[in-house]
Amino acid sequence: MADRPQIFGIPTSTFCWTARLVCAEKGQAHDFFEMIPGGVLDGVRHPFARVPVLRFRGITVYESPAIARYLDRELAGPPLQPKDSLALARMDQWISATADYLYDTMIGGVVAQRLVAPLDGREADEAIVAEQAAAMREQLGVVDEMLCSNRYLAGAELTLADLFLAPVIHWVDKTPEGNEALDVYPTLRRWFHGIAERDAFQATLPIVTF
Ligand SMILES: N[C@@H](CCC(=O)N[C@@H](CS)C(=O)NCC(=O)O)C(=O)O
Repeated sequence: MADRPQIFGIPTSTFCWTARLVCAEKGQAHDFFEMIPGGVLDGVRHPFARVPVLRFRGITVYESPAIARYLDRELAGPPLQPKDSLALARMDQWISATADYLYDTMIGGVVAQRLVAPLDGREADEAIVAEQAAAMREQLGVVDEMLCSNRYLAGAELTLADLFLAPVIHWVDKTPEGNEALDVYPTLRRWFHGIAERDAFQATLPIVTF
């Protein structure tokens, strides 16, 4: 039985990265195993063919928000979920918005075309990039405005919400459209740099050569 968290998935996936970030922020070593969505590794599988999957102390958990909350409660280290009800609601709000809207526009739209398509030997679909980049700019504006009055997404403290969005912004910043958009939003860029400089982020940074 694994005595430290084992995370199964793909290194570049933002959802997998969040699970790893939670372990790192808690100061807990973990093992990462590469497993493609739909794959089976050492008996571990995601019933809906996604990643990540967590295996820890003989149990498996899938769905990154569930994994993140579970690891935060189970592991020693600084809490990443606020006790205050409103701050907790803000955290859940931003996890949901990131997973349900921002991810689709930024990763599924812009990053998939600009970074993933060339890696697969395909050309970017410029019509998709133009449409999704416009939506991305609007969404980044909403985040930037909120961060003008809060240090982190849920308030004064770093929470799981920040650990869901920061990996998305990492990939966004590597696209020309994203990099340009972040120049328009210095508060958001500052927030991102603050997280990107943390030991946990650096220790879990996926290595990819574009
Ligand atoms: N709701 C899932 C989403 C996970 C997800 O979509 N992961 C992507 C990788 S970033 C995946 O497995 N994609 C495979 C597919 O869409 O078929 C979670 O939060 O864990």
